[in-house]
Amino acid sequence: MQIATTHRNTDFDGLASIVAATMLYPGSVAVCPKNVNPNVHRFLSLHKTSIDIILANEVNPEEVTSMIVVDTNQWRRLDRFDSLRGRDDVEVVLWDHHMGLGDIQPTWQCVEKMGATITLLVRAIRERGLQLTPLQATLYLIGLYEDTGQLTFSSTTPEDARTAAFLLEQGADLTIAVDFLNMAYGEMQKKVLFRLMRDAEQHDIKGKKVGIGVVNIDKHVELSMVVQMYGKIVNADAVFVLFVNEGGGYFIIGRSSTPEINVNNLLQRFGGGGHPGAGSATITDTKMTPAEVRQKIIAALHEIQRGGALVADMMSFPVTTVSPETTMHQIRHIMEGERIRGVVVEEDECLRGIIVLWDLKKLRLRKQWNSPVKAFMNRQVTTIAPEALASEAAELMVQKNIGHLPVVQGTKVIGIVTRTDVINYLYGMLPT
Ligand SMILES: [Mn+2]
Repeated sequence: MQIATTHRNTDFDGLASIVAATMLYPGSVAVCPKNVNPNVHRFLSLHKTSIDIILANEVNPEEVTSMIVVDTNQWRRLDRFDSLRGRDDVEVVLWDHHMGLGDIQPTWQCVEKMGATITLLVRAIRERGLQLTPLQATLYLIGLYEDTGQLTFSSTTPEDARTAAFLLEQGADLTIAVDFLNMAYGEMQKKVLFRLMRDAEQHDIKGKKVGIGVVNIDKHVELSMVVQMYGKIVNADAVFVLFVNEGGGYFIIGRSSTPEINVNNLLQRFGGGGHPGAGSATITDTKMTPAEVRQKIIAALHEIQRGGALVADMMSFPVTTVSPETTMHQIRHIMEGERIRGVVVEEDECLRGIIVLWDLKKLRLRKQWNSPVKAFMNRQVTTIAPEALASEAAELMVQKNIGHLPVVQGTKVIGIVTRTDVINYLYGMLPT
């Protein structure tokens, strides 16, 4: 018997991928874990008769000779079939988009960094010229949209977007898709969101705004969307919420929109995982209290290596500087000659002020051009240190609405960050 199966707490990407696998491996049977996400549960109860799928407890693992595992590379995340681990007589094929180290050692694999596993399977379906029914196209699109946040998560690849276009061409129904993608916001979710707004703490961790919440729940419902909404509302760079189930057991849902905080790395410390931007962990160590788990999350966040470019990597230098006595006429000459919009004013190697093109436009009288720059320069200069993160410089410039940010070490200006530098940084065009 050949089966196609996926991880417990099955999401739409997992479900779509096992159904797609049965198209690619004729004769194989789609086997769904008993525990699925609530929205997947609702989908299955409506479509039970239109998709060929059986539950893990309906299969005798002893009869399995070949197994297609999708959307996970870890034995412990499988339902029941982890008993086949280490069996040489069972062939294992892996389709996955998780790049972290897994313990499944397949005979053959298709593992690539994509927004969703279903993208990889749809590619193979297209290559073989197989036809999709509108139902299949819709299910695959839901899987793709769920894992990529409707193609907005930074893990989304151009191929994911092309796959969405293909699935729409094949008759994927957006009305149905939206219904299943949005149903995760019901009464229970509303309550959780309000509690997070009221009780969650905001931490400043190495310049990143991180929301941390602990919420008691009485039943397990789909909550990742609420965590994401909360993060957006409070404008946090990352959010971690610990859900404490009244019936015992906890789980953490994490979301991050900054490369410096990797949710996958952090939640691996709790036996979970996911992607850099999104993940979850089920806490099995019940000896830890919720307060201890919360403390451990904060400690882990503090340990996180500062990633990403530093101001020193993005700044321009050398910086054009003048003395406070320089005339405005000369300033204009320098700006035109060097094609720059800002000049730093220094005296005795010490920052005194800054003059930008905009200030020149304010000059009305001819004699003002002969006055020294110190009469017009801005003395309240916002500066940044070279070892600050490039993202902090970008943030500061937007906040203060300034186009020039001198980089200062001690009292000396060693570089300057301009809007051009920020644009190069944001679009990943920094020389590496
Ligand atoms: Mn997935």
